[in-house]
Amino acid sequence: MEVENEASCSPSRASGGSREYKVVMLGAGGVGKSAMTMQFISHQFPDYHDPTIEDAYKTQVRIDNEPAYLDILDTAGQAEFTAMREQYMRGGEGFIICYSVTDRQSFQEAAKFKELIFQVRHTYEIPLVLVGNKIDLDRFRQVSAKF
Ligand SMILES: Nc1nc2c(ncn2[C@@H]2O[C@H](COP(=O)(O)OP(=O)(O)OP(=O)(O)O)[C@@H](O)[C@H]2O)c(=O)[nH]1
Ligand SMILES: [Mg+2]
Repeated sequence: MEVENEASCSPSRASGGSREYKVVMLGAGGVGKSAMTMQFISHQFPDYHDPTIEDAYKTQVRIDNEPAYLDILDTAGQAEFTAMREQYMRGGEGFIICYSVTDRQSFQEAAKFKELIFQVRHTYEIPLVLVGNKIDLDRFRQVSAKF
């Protein structure tokens, strides 16, 4: 995957002395949000596409050398499951917007996600990372690395 913009999450609240960061995975259907989340959480790569409705994960990490909890909300990209989108956008402290470099439309949709976050939060001052996934499929690339 290629990470095209980086920002850090702001801490929200303490939980048992540790800070908790709420991160929301957004992006079109099939771009690899769940695969990326599973890689991070369990170091496993699911090679099948099981469309997500909503999956939540909590994991302990160290951020800035402090113990913390990371709450990751893996959301639905498929249009029929997107009723909860505004609610995710209201609750998230940081967002990872994914697209696939093999799917130009998913790249265009990534921009729409950013606008939706703005509409819900009324500010662009939100930690957000844009991730271009599936770079191993370079021969099918539809989104130039120059973007
Ligand atoms: N080649 C390749 N395939 C990938 C990569 N990431 C994910 N995939 C595959 O793409 C398909 C869809 O991945 P998912 O993680 O289920 O996609 P998603 O964004 O969670 O999809 P929804 O839950 O429907 O929104 C699966 O078959 C994955 O194995 C990658 O980096 N490279
Ligand atoms: Mg998924």
